[in-house]
Amino acid sequence: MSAAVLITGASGRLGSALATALADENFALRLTDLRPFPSEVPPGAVFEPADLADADALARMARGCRAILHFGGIPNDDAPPEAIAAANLAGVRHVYEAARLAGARVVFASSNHAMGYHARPARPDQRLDAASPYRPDGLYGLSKVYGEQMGRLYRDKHGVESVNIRIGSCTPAPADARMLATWLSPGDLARLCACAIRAPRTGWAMVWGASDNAASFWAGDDRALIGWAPRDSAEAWRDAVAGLRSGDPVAERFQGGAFASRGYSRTGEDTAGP
Ligand code: NAI
Ligand code: 15L
Repeated sequence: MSAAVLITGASGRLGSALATALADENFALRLTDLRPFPSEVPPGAVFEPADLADADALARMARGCRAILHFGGIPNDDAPPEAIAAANLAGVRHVYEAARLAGARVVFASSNHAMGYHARPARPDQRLDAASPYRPDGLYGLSKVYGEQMGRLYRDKHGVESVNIRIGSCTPAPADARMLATWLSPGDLARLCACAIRAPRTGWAMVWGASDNAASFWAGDDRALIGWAPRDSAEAWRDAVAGLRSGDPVAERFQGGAFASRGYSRTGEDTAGP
């Protein structure tokens, strides 16, 4: 059997779905989270509770692993800054150190909110690509920039490989008009993670975590390097969700939607400039 894969955040929405999907693909899984796994642990997987603050526990669990899928942490700006820093900043550093010691690759659950203050594109040629600059839309998004750049540092200094997935909105189905651009189906995420684990070489890679959406905000990334292409598309839900807009002009203007609008205090003329 090939080397194991460690999933952090395994009890969360995405981590638990990934654990089930990757167990079905016969990956040998080690699962960890603060909280218990929400259902029966999948066949062939073992679960161990741990805090991302516990660097020693992460290093021990990663020993002998080929990859760490890092899906643990705080997934929004609802928490205090200190909590985001502890879980997302210290946590990702501990994950990379565990990966370095184990000789493992990191697959990092980054977020579209690392780029959330980019305006939504009016035309396809305005879509973002891999060279577009970071524009985080809150401390949560900024923590994802930090995580991606932790990968850059560990690649340059130690040769650790990573695939940074800038996930849009991974839900069973698109829930509003924004998700016609940002939706990532759970199946496409699971296939993307499997490709990221199996790819012979990745270096420091970035892939937009979105399905094949006609209205996508993004184009151009490292998906060919890992051999992934999305199979699903939000278009099938267009009629159901196209009218579901927030009514908030700031949220509608920026890619990050409600995250970009939260706490926004620029006014008048000042909102026009970069
Ligand atoms: P979630 O909140 O359901 O899962 C995160 C898990 O991390 C939870 O089970 C939680 O207990 C665990 N966790 C939090 N702090 C921890 C700590 N200090 N030590 C150990 N475990 C800890 O979130 P979800 O939606 O599953 O997201 C997973 C990852 O994907 C997150 O990093 C999130 O930022 C990222 N992401 C998710 C998107 C989505 O559409 N769901 C979109 C973009 C990024
Ligand atoms: C994220 O980063 C969040 O973790 C997730 O809950 C969604 O809000 C998603 O972005 C999104 O932008 O829809």
